[in-house]
Amino acid sequence: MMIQSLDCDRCVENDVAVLTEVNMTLRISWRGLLAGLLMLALAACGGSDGAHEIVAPPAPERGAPTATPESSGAERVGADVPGGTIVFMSNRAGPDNLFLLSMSDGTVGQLTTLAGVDGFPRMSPNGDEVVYHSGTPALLPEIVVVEASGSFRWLTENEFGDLMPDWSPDGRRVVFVSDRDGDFEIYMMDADGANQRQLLAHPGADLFPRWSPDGTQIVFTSDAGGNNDIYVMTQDGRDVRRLTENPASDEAAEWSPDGTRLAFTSDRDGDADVYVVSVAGGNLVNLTDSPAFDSFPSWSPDGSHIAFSSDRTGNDELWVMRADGAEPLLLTSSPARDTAPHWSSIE
Ligand SMILES: [Ca+2]
Ligand SMILES: [Ca+2]
Ligand SMILES: [Ca+2]
Ligand SMILES: [Ca+2]
Repeated sequence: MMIQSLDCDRCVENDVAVLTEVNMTLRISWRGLLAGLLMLALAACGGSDGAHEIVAPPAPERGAPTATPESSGAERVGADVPGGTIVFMSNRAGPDNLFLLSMSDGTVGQLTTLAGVDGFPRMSPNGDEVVYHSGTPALLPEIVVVEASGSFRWLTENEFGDLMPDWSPDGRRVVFVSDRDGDFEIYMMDADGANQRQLLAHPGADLFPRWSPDGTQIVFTSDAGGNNDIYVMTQDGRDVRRLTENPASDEAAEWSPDGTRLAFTSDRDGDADVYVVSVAGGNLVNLTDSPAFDSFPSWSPDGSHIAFSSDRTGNDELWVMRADGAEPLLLTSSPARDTAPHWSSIE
């Protein structure tokens, strides 16, 4: 049930009344954004018929820096919290769009400006691209990549929902979810969208695929057993192993950088919390243990900390805590929903 709060079908239905025409402008170059440098205004996608017709992009031009410090984020990023960049989704500027938070200085910059819904971003291993899913009232979500060079590309284009992508550790492939065979399954493709193929046919909804750091395994969420639990399989879709089994919803697992543990969201104690479990099984720990909705963990690149989303201040904000749950610190400050962080070492 927790997933419903971020369900893409619901998101796609948003804004139907206000959106009669799809207009999209991607403003990218995250390094520049966060450094307060050039902003590239690029590209538009036009047409209310749902086609991904790419209108000739305007020439890159200088724009005003958009990176602004969060009201309190910069001071609260402790000296021993690792740097890097967190890409996340927020509806602080209308429908869900992607934003970048610098863990070095606490500034936040807007990465996408889209009349639809952008969700679940993942920074590529080399930091040059962000893959995410994007939907509009006219379109079920498709997988999209934004490049630091200023261009973007759709990796999927069909009448089905394609969502929740993640990079392979070498950045050459993308694993994702699609309902093109009738229920949500895990698929894989090359990073240019070629060679799309289903990894396994599994009962129920299979969501949130995440590649292991060594590239050999994929963890995912499935309700094949009647409710959401965490499963692991080989990267070619074999040897499916159920890692959690309980009546609660366990979902959205993320590998620790050393590949030995998984952080995930579960409401097994009655409210959503961030848990960590050994990949081998056992050693389950509730890291948040607050009555708030604590969800969507993302490890720091060095494994020392975990970013997550929590509404403990009244609405969803990004937080960071030590990997043992100690010292939670608020990272964002906006009345909107800030969630689904992905932490990259890229500055
Ligand atoms: Ca399935
Ligand atoms: Ca369960
Ligand atoms: Ca909680
Ligand atoms: Ca917020």
